[in-house]
Amino acid sequence: MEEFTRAACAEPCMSDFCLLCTLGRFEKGRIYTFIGEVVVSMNPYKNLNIYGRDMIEQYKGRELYERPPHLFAIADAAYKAMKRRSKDTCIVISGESGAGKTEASKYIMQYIAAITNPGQRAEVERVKNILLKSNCVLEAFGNAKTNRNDNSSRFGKYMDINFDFKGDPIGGHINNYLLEKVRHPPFHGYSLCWSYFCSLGFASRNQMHSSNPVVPHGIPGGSRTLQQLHKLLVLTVDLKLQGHMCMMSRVIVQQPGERSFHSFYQLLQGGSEQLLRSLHLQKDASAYSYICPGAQLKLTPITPSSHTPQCSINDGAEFKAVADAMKVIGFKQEEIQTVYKIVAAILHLGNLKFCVDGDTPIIENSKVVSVIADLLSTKAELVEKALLFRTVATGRDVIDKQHTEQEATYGRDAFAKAIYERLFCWIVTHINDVIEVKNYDTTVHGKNTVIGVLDIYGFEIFDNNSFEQFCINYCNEKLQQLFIQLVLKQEQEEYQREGIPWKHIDYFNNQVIVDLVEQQHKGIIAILDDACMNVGKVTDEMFLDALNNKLGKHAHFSSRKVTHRPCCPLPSLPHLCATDKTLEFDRDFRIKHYAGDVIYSVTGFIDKNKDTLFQDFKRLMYNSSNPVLKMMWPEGKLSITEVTKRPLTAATLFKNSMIALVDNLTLKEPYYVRCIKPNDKKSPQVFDEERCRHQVEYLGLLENVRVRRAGFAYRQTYEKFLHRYKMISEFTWPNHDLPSDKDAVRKLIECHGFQHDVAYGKTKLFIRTPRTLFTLEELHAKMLVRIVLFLQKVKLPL
Ligand code: AD9
Ligand code: MG
Repeated sequence: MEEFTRAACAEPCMSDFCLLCTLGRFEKGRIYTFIGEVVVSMNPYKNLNIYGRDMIEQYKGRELYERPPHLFAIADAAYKAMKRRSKDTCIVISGESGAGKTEASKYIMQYIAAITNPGQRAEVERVKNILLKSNCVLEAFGNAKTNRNDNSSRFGKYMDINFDFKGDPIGGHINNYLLEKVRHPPFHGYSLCWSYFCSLGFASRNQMHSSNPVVPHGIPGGSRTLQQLHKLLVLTVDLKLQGHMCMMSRVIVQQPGERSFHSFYQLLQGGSEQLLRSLHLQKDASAYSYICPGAQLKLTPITPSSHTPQCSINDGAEFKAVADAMKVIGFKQEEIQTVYKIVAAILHLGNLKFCVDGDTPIIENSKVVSVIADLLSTKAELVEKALLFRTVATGRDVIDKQHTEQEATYGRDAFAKAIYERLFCWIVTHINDVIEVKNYDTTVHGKNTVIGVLDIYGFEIFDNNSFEQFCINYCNEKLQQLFIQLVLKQEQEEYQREGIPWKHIDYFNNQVIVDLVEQQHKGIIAILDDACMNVGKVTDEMFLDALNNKLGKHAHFSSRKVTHRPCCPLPSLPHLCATDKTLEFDRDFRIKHYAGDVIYSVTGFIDKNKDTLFQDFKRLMYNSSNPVLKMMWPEGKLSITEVTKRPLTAATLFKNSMIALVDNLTLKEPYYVRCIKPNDKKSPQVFDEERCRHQVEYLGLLENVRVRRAGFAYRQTYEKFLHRYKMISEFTWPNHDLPSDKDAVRKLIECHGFQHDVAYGKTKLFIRTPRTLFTLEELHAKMLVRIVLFLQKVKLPL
């Protein structure tokens, strides 16, 4: 796109508002640009002195374009709209992984905290403090070092801040979306698969004739011989074991160069000797197999402007900050202890080893079981039983079925991931409990309004992309669609509806990709769910076959079995997209996302989607004598015969939460922060033009600029416009006698000489530049002062 270069700006103007001169300004540390009410942010990868008290004062209460572009300006605009017009607003922060979304969300929160509660009300200060402190706790448990970002959010956060009629924060609510937690396949090993297939009667005639698309094409009707089935099972087991090797699940295994969640390293680095001793832990992270590979990794230092090296993440110091934050939020001492115990129990679980005695799996290091039982306030024999047996109901009987070694390993890992996930959700719920708005009577205090801040994981492409990247990238497609709807589509449709002369500006509408993923019955999630619902044993490869059958002709889907047609509307960038990469394996499929092509390995999709945890673990935790732990596992109350309902799959739950999120955002007045990552080296010095251009393109920023340039900054119905500004014209104050409100507005606009900057629609007035609006506001404010002075002079009550 030749527009986006320094040379493309006719004369490099370096204006703060010019997207085309971004590079020049980036070099000078000016990282923000406006496109209307969208702020574009370039990650500086160094500490800039632009978020202090002095800066806050410069933006407080000012109109959007009065000061140079800044996050504070957008935060202030969202705040003013919420306060002045009692509108719920939201700030949607997007951009790829490492582009600066989380940092931006924190600065926005800090700004809102700084400009509110001038009366220093204690309750408001308490709420503000908790909102700010919650970040550090959530990041400790929900962020991790990835190959894209040393502090990558592995959960999406949408935070509502509630305000009272004075515009002070009185509470809030956090929604979290998908904490990375992936399970290993539940069944490894030939013998198990064999008995499983047989027990399901898979070799029976009926099963072989199944019309379900996930039944592999290679299975001929009823004629399968035992040898053929044997071959299929060997293949299944083989692929499953490969899946086991390459599958990523952060709590228990990390990709090379990545770490588990910060909380593990923080506890080991920052916990006192006494604390570690009580948890039976040693300081050295490499002693714990779940987190060992990340133990030696160095985190990229962030360079402050003073050039003093400083590490972006200091585990030891963070541990203390998190402990303090938890106290401020209101976690009780025993609750904090439970948090440490759970983290420690997971580390010990990872070191638990199984071996086989004859046919029976046994635990090699039973001392570790006692430690885990102690930390989870339960009995060692119960832990051992949950790890080695599974209670199953057969008709009216309940029996204990012994696990194989692989099943036991699977169960152990699934348990570790599940307790971490529960811990995270419990922390979020705990924070919500203490900031929930209580006793707010709208009839007494007026409307309670909201600003929502969305900071969610950015678009991701790794060397190996799995179910998690699929969900994360689908989420980003949904948010891009929302942006298109609100910023590009509706805006242009409104001009057409209102009869404003308008030359349509084309953009790539990614709805087609959103449909590919989420459409009922036909989308990838529906096909995946179908596969998971199947009674027979279904493999990931069968799921891929079903995808090929149903989506083979889709322009944004391809795999080795279906011909790939180049159709991506964006030019492919080899270092970013996988377009040049061939689909090497029969287990891969490719989606042409709005931000580039991503190849997903289908391995593990079925199991991750089913997300099963043996019921025995739930009961084990429910029966813990630690009340906090017990509270985290309410469904453990159910006995084996009571558990019948099939839970919704992980992908469907995620899809539903995304739809609810978008519905929620649609109800609010949106403000956008579009974050751009200048390079992949996390360097403050490098501005990779190719990388930036690609992001500017796929984020739709050029179309955004074109719509804004050709369009209008402000629009209002004639009636409402008059209601606000009629006092600034003798033709309209106190009432006009013109044939219509439209004529009255025309007269008002002309008497102030703004006619060249406006267009008259059917029902609304459109103003092109914000400056005209500011001038109108100034005139309005001056007139108000004059009226007040006049009333005081004539001694009329105000
Ligand atoms: V992810 O989708 O959660 O993986 P984010 O959230 O977009 O990603 P994040 O905010 O974590 O990225 O920023 C990545 C790193 O860039 C930070 O840890 C900082 O080291 C750096 N960064 C980002 N924004 C700023 C900034 N405004 N000033 C200084 C920044 N450094
Ligand atoms: Mg983040």
